[in-house]
Amino acid sequence: MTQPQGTVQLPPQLSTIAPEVDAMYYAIYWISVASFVVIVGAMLYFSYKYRRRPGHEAKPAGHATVLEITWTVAPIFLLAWLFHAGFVTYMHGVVAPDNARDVRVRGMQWNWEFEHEGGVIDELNVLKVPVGHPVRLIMSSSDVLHSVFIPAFRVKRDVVPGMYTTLWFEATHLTEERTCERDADCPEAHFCGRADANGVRTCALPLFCAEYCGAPQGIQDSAGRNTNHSTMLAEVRVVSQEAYDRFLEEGPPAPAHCDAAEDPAACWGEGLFSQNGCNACHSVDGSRAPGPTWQGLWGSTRQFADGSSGVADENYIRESILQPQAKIVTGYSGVNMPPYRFSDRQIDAIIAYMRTLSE
Ligand code: HEC
Ligand SMILES: [Cu+2]
Repeated sequence: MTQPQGTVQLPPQLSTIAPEVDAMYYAIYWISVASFVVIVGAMLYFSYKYRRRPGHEAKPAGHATVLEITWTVAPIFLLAWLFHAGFVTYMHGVVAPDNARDVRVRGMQWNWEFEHEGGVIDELNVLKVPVGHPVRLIMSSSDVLHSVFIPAFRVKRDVVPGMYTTLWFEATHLTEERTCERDADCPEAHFCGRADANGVRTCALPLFCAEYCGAPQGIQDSAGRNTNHSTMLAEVRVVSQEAYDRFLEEGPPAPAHCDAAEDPAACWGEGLFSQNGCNACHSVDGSRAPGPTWQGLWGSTRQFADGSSGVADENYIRESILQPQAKIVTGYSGVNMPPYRFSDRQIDAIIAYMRTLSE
């Protein structure tokens, strides 16, 4: 599928609403240009025509009622039309079709989390959407005011602490799965995304935070970029509907470098353990940490704060990750482990890794 071209003023139109928004934009733009030419032209012409000259007396013109009524009423019609057309376009952008697929969006300094149906999160700052199907973003903020802005889709909406806001769009073109090293390697309006688990960078559409939610210059994120509102940048990847359904069913894929590992699942689980910060609270060598060590954890009998006990099997581990407060291990009621969302395959991988620590 060829990517459409942008214009001098606007990036390519990659959503169904984009042509409508652009038509509105250009209507207002050309009305402004025409008004400017007519008004400034008349001003220049009359100031020349009625300039002060010897032998010409100033003669006040009096009233021209018809003319005055015309230039009062004509703009009213123009403004009423502009309001109507703008309102219709606005409503199209606000009211999502019934069959839209939902994605939960959480803004936090300075990351976007996109939770797709069934709780599937690909990676932080990666939004996957199916091509040719409406998608509704249901958005909230964990801290300050953020704003989701996807220029190629012509959508922007604030993400406000303490309330939900929504927006929807339907992407019309697949994102090319093109590997890249810099933005110039990518099609118009795309940028070169972050390295994935395999160190490969591919082109994606940018999703900006359009709010000044950032830190002072000089504080850097893990990629060495200054953290400010403009680095709260996410990747939008438009995939086929089949690929999207497969993604929802299977969750994010295992990193390719684990294919060669002796135990690919455990390799993936180890990656998840460190990428998601589990290692901040859990050691794997028996040493003391805010949470219980994972060494020897698998298959052992756990004592819980309510006096009961149980064996650390698949179901227990799964529950401990998704609902950590369901059973509290004796001696660890002081620290609250946050609930995590993983696909079944990711949890299996974490368990596979945990098993290697009990052998
Ligand atoms: C903020 C610290 C913290 C982080 C981060 C954290 N945990 Fe925990 N975790 C705890 C604490 C404290 C407990 C013990 C209390 C309880 O059972 O909820 C615990 C318990 C567990 C248990 C049950 C352990 C046992 O001894 O029975 C599992 C499994 C677990 N965490 C998995 C994870 C995984 C997987 C991650 C990362 C995705 C993670 N944790 C991240 C603090 C943390
Ligand atoms: Cu922000």
